[in-house]
Amino acid sequence: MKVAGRPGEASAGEGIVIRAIELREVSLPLVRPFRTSFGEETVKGAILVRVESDAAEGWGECVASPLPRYSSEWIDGAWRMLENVMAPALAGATIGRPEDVGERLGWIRGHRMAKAALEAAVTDAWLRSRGLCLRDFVGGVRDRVPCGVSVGIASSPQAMLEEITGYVDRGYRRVKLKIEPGRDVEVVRTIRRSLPTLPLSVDANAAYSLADASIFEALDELGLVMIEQPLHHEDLMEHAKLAERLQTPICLDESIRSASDAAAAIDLGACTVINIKSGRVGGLVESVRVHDAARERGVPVWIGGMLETGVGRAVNVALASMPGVTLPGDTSGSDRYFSEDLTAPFVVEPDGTMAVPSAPGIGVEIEPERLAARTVRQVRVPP
Ligand code: NPQ
Ligand code: MG
Repeated sequence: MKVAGRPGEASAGEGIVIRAIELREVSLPLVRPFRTSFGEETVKGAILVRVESDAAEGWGECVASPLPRYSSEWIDGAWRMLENVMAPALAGATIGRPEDVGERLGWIRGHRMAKAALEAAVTDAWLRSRGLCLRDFVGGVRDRVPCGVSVGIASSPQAMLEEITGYVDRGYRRVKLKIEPGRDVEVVRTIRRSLPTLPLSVDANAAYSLADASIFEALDELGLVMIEQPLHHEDLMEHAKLAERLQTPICLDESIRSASDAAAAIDLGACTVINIKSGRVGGLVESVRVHDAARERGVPVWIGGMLETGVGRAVNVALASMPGVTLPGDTSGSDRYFSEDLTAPFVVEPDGTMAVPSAPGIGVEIEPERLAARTVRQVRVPP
């Protein structure tokens, strides 16, 4: 499958030669703990990938978490996969276009977050070598994108309401509440009462089963924009059954790992909205394909988030500029998560929008001293 009409195909340049791949694990303190139905995080760990080519260098971020709670991938697994399998498979290779990365790594089953990080780094280097920006590569049509924010589960509805009010005052256009069994209908009802017109959604991170349908029927009365990933990540049929009982659109996140998953989920009636995360689907090229599959079927998409540093955030914001992205994403300002990012911060303006970078590649630069201060391990292939 080709990414139709993207600049990568049109240009007939020489390609870039991958000389080396460097991995760094970083750890950044979060401005506040982030709690979901699968646990609480107080620091953000990530793997940054730096690709050295003959023409330019490039950066990518791996969104795997310290433990495999959101998906089966985790930092140590991704590290080992990148160091021992993927980096050796790309070192020395000539890359004619970013799609070549997915093709070269196509024999490796799964490990999509690791693949996505390496693909992003190679794509950044490739785009920089040609002076092209990522927004144009993914077919972006906007200079600014509307922003939403994801709010972790708090100790009380009042605490959650205070946090939300702060975000609404800063311009955020949609607020997503994390829910879990026992902290759902009452919390959302309290917030809805105080903020009756705010575009509000909920995300269960797969914490419920179809036996909990009555909880979703109660949420159905609260005027939510969508209910994200209510049920098990491997169960499209159950989502289709739940969708039949609700007016509120169901959005899938964890369940969608590829464009073919997206097509199947939509055609089955399991969702009418899709959250695209480049790490979850294995990269930028696959993200564009998910976008295209949803768009062909008239299904709106938006861009999710995994608490990325500026490197991963740049990818999310570029994807958010695609034409079929018609809902505000979890593309929040850097200050939502970090007091000091590794790049210049992404800023949400008072109108609730954020600028899409237009400089070459991913369009942001890493601050070397900050990176050095946050690095907890490092390796280079070849050494
Ligand atoms: C989601 N993200 O949409 C994810 C889940 C998530 C912004 O709600 C560390 C690293 C903690 C990644 C917590 C948002 C995380 C994480 C939650 C991703 O489902
Ligand atoms: Mg989600």
